[in-house]
Amino acid sequence: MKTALIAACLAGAALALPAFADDAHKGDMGHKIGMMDTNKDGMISHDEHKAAMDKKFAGADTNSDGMLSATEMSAKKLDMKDSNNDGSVSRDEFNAAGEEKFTAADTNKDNSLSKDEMMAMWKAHH
Ligand SMILES: [Ca+2]
Ligand SMILES: [Ca+2]
Ligand SMILES: [Ca+2]
Repeated sequence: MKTALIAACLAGAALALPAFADDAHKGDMGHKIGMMDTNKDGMISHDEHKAAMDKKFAGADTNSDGMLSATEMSAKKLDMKDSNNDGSVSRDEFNAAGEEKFTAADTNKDNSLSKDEMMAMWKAHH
């Protein structure tokens, strides 16, 4: 029986399987947009985006110290910019990166993200 061994290796191996993760991501995109779009108007507003980022941070910060360590980020496959290079990402750094992404993705500058804008952003980052 090698099953236990394989299962034990999976956590580490997951990072080595980008193609697999990519496919899972793509099918997930519509669902993700739906989750963020809390008022179901088909657009992600600035506030909805912020709320989603907040949730994402809280979900990734497993020891709830208000910082994302490299370990916590890799567990959630987050690729966040550690702007002061102290090895962890604070909520401020996280939010700033989120703001930057939102602004960059909002190509028509109406302060909300349409599905097309979200897809374009996703494609640009993957
Ligand atoms: Ca909305
Ligand atoms: Ca933490
Ligand atoms: Ca927009």
